[in-house]
Amino acid sequence: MPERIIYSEDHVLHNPPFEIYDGVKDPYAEDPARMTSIVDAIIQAGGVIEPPQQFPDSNLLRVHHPAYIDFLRQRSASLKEGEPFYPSYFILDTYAPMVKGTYDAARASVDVALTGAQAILDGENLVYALCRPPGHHAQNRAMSGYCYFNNASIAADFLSEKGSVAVLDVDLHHGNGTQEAFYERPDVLYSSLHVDPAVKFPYSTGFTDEIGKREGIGFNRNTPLAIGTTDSEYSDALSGEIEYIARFDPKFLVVSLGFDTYDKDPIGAFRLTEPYYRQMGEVIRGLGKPTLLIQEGGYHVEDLGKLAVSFLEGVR
Ligand code: OKP
Ligand code: ZN
Repeated sequence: MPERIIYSEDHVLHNPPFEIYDGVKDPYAEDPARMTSIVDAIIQAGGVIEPPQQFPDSNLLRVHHPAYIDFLRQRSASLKEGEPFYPSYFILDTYAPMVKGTYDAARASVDVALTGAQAILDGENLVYALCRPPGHHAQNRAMSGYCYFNNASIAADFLSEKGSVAVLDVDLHHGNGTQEAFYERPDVLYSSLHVDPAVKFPYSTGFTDEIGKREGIGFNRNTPLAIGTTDSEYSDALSGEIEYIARFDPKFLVVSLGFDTYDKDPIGAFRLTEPYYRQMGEVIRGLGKPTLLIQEGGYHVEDLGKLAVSFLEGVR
């Protein structure tokens, strides 16, 4: 169990009733109950949870445009209690509804990530930041796919002041926002394994030919995998990326940790099993780097807690 697990109750302030696709309303998959499932399982397994510290906006401003931050803050505040808003600008898709508490929840999620990053700088070897809302789709000036602020990018950028960073993204979906944030930087390697974007969200990025730009060439890696990917197929692909990261030899590792690769995930596409997450954790531990885990997706609310505990038993 990680020595430090950071969690803010403020995530409950973000609770949109629906997401909309093609004019059809669906229940919001990124449900606050996701956190309850993980927190309960962690406490059951003997973990200790602590609240975040507050960090200044300067860290947020290194990843997000001030006009976007202002928009999120002011538009959230302008909403009535229980009134959802479906933005049509500062957004990439239809999957980022806002409510009155969206800014406060997203801002607290950033503080959770930064508190985790600070703990790593203070010498901790393994820290779990229980971020909600998730972040890896959030761009410099756009929300996308349940994400508002890019927690993993903000934390990785914060760590990068003290040494090189590898961001390993094992969420089911390509982290288009994180890729964008570091696309031209050689000091932060981004490696993502995800479902083939030709057939699943986010559709437009996550292909193998996106290798970085200028000085960043060779420091962006995408591994798209087929719908139906199994434990052993995933494990083979992950080993390849672990080797690449080991050669990069970063000072710090950030893991964008999604459990939507689970075989029973309601919006999933892969077939990973509960015991496999323990193995995934072990392989990541094998890198031997100070590691910050940032929670991203995973939507099978009932099983999420045991998937997280399985992973933690491996990564330790
Ligand atoms: C966010 B994260 C289901 C379609 C879902 C958006 C997925 C966002 C995933 N009705 N499309 O990467 O887990
Ligand atoms: Zn995802």
